[in-house]
Amino acid sequence: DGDAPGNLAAALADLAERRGWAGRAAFHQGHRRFTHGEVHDLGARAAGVLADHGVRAGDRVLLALPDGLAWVAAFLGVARLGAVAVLVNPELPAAEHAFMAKDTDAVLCLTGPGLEDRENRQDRFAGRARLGADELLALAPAAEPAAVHPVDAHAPLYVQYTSGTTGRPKGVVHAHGDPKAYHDLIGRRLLGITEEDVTLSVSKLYFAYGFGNAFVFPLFSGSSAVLVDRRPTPAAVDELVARHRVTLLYSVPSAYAALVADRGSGHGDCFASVRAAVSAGEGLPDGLGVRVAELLGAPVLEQIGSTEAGHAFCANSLGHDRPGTVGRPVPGFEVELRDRAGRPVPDGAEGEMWVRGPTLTSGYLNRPEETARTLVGGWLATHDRARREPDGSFRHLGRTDDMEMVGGITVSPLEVEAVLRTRPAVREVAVAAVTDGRGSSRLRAFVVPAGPVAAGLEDDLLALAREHLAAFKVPRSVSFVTSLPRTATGKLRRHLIRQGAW
Ligand code: 3SK
Repeated sequence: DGDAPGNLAAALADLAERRGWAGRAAFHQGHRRFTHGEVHDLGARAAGVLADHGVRAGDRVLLALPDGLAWVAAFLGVARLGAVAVLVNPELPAAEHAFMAKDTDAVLCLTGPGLEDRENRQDRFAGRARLGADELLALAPAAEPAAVHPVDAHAPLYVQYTSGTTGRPKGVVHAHGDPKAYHDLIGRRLLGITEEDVTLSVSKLYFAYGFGNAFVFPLFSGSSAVLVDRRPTPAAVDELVARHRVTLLYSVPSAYAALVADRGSGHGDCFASVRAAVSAGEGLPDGLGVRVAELLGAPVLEQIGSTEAGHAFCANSLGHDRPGTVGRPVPGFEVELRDRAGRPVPDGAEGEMWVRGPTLTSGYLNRPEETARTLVGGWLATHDRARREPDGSFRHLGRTDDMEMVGGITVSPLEVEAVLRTRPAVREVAVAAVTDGRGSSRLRAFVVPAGPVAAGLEDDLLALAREHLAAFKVPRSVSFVTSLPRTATGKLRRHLIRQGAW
């Protein structure tokens, strides 16, 4: 594919034609199936509609759309015009959409069903022009395909917002050449994706993990993906996997925990087609990985990536799977562990993961200082802590900003959470230092129970902690909650937990 054009939309259409994929399924949505030929044709025509709405090369177009055909057509259309797609969560509050529309100076905002009618209609996109998903899909079939705007592989293609686990959102820019590298290095090389695969990704397309899994990999491999507009419930996952004979399931630990909750262990018949599952977003607790693998009857490959890296930079694969670790650097990436002063740490010691590789972002939009702090000499600071195992796999130890301070002593909440999670009554847990009425910090465990809370569960959990942990690591209390605040990838937003603000 060395002679493929630099424009991603054109390269994908060209690839599908050369490989004879035109009649093969690319996406399944509800009971409908769209072929590779149909989506590339629709993308070219959607580009015509967008051009009629004034979109030109270099312009930014905000996609606040649920996963589905309109998302796919809009992305391919924007790419074809050489414009830049701003991929945002359609469920965000109006003020966040307005911030992103202004921050990117979007010329057009594409909105999904529902947003048009919600409150703050005028303010939601900071007064920018809008186009509804239904209107785009109604206009596109009759529109003339737009000409491909020639770009090189380094031209900006899309922006995704990351707030990390703290702070205000930052727009991360990626280029036309990046998706092909995600597929070549991860989809093809590590996961061995072929035309026969069918993907279901619980993470949505606006997010780095979902974008690679359910958009990039299928279009570069001639395979297909099941698109669902909302995060599927465990029952919906069962049904979709069985109906579409899904072979690759991508999810995050909290959703895997929900999938195995209430079922006990054992292999679920509806998962017979699954050949591999992938977990990312945050650490997969050891026991959970084993239960998911049993339920699916397939390996659960853990990986770690970031919006700034584009997709995964460390991963387990079918050929090399070390449960309990995030695997080895994806071929083409280097991972170095550094101390706080930026010096490489000795083998076996803990350090921050710095990453170098082919798909790193060129930087944050409008944030030169944060870009300079994060991208240093071609290396990306990930803020993830890890240790290298003798076989080259990395054991993830949390985020650099994860540590809690209680009584002047630093506590790793992950260590406490790992102990509490051993009780089957605990589905999810987060431990944070919260400030009491007198201004002193105390550790509290926030627990999402696996079922109704039995009398005495709090005492049982605290006794368990006392048995396994040093006294200063034992939480003072337990709060039972229905959910924990997470980023779109499933990473805990610990600053919100500390403030009790979610
Ligand atoms: O959050 C992650 O760990 C991740 C993993 C794979 C791809 C993308 C991301 C952000």
